Amino acid sequence: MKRIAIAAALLAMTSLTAPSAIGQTTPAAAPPPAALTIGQNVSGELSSNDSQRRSGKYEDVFELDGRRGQRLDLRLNSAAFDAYLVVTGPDGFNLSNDDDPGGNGALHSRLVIELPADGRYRVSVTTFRPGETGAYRLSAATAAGGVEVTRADPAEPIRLGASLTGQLAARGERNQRYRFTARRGERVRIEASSEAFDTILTLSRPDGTQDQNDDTMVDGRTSLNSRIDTVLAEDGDYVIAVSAYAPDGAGAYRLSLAQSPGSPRQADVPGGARVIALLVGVSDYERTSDLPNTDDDATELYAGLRQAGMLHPASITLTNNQATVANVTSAFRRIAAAAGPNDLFLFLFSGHGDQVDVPVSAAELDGRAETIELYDAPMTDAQFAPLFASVRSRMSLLAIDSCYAGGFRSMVNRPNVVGMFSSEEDLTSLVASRFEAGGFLSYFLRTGISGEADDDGDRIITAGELSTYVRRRFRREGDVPATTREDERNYQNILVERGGVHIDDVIVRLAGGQQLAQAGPPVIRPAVAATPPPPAVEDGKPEDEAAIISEEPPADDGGKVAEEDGPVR
Ligand SMILES: [Ca+2]
Ligand SMILES: [Ca+2]
Ligand SMILES: [Ca+2]
Ligand SMILES: [Ca+2]
Repeated sequence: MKRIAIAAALLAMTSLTAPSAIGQTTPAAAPPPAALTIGQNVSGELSSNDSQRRSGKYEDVFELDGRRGQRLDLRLNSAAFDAYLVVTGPDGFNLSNDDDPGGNGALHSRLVIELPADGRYRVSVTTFRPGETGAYRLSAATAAGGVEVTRADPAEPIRLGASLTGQLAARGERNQRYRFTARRGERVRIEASSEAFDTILTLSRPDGTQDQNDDTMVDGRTSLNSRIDTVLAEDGDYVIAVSAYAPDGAGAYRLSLAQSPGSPRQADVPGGARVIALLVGVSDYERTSDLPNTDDDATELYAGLRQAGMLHPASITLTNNQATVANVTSAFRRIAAAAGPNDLFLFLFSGHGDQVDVPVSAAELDGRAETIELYDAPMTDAQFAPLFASVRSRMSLLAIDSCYAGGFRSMVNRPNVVGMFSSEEDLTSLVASRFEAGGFLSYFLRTGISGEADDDGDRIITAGELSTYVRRRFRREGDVPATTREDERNYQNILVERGGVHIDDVIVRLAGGQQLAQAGPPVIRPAVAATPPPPAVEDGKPEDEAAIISEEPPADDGGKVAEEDGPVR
């Protein structure tokens, strides 16, 4: 029954001696932009610790206060990467450059700008390709007289909701371009069709990355027409280009740009208080070693979901001496009765896990059954399975944050179940002391599901976004040591099993999303009484804190001795 808390001191030391070591930064916690003044030369470096644009490009951001009519000459040189410069500013100003047209084929970037308005401009030093790093020099000078001002590639304006006809000429320009401005999180559908030629559609984002579509599926058939349905993850200027697949393709075409509701699977999922959660965390074990913060994992996830307006009122938290086999079993029964077809069922366990020897079988190829260690007794994966299967909901998300958690992968055996497991079936899971959390998975699940995982800004957290977020955050921790029951050494890996769930399927719809207004108020089911708010957890926690969020009194309120939280194995 192990979860390791060693390494707490070790990790603390590591972060003291090497503050810029592995991934301490996140996009959300990126440093504020540095000031850039005219006449300044900056030597900098893009590294994997820098914040990333939505496209995965690393960037350093500078801010420059400018006046209308001022002429700037910005140059970005790098011998290490293919430079790319993006400047945004007041009134939707957006200009970028990959390679200086006067640079004789070099990959350096240059923008000569006549500022259109007073205000603050944001200069992003980034790369042509995602993931590039290295040293650079950025200079900001007053543009000399006679130097030609950089113009955006010519493109006709197009507005959202527009549908137009155009003509692709047989000679000359081999594409027709259209420009529009969008805000992060808008979802659009762009369609191009032609009777005369096989269309290709290209969408260029503000930082130069592109989406391209040649042919699309319509009613199960391939059409030579083109469609891009995507969320625009950055504020700024987008350019649509219509071109032909064949070198001599030409003629009339239709182009439309419309708001998109997303896939039908997404559009049908309402927002609101629809996460029906059963959250179980045990820190104070009397029968074995205690664990730090694993009970907080449950109460803080509860608080996070409630604050985000997503928590279904029938949700239940069980911590410490409330987390008995009997209470967990009866909580499942109440959740199963209350869960509806629009709800996400979320089960979290944070605490010890163990392995017990059983005969080798198809279900246990390793001859070991994995357990979650509840307060009074273990529960094996086989005992847990019928409880978990009893809850019918739109989707179920199972998060097991304990040693050997991967042994619960077999719960992902029906449609609409996503499993997240803190470690592989034969490996331990570490306490996430650095975040004052019991487990890394619990912590990243909480920050992710309450909003950070919404990568593209559309206020929907998809299964793909949440699994990528959890993996990406965990990867920043570097190699986290883990061992087998026999003390063989390896590293902890968080497992995500999506089963039949698509990457675009909705885990939750955040408040403020496009569709929330249509969804109506949450349905409070009369079968379950409204529940009191959870106890405050900000202040020092009483020793016997055991939060059961339900209409029933705790079954076991026996006093217990709090042991010292200590390194445990
Ligand atoms: Ca370049
Ligand atoms: Ca095509
Ligand atoms: Ca097993
Ligand atoms: Ca999203």
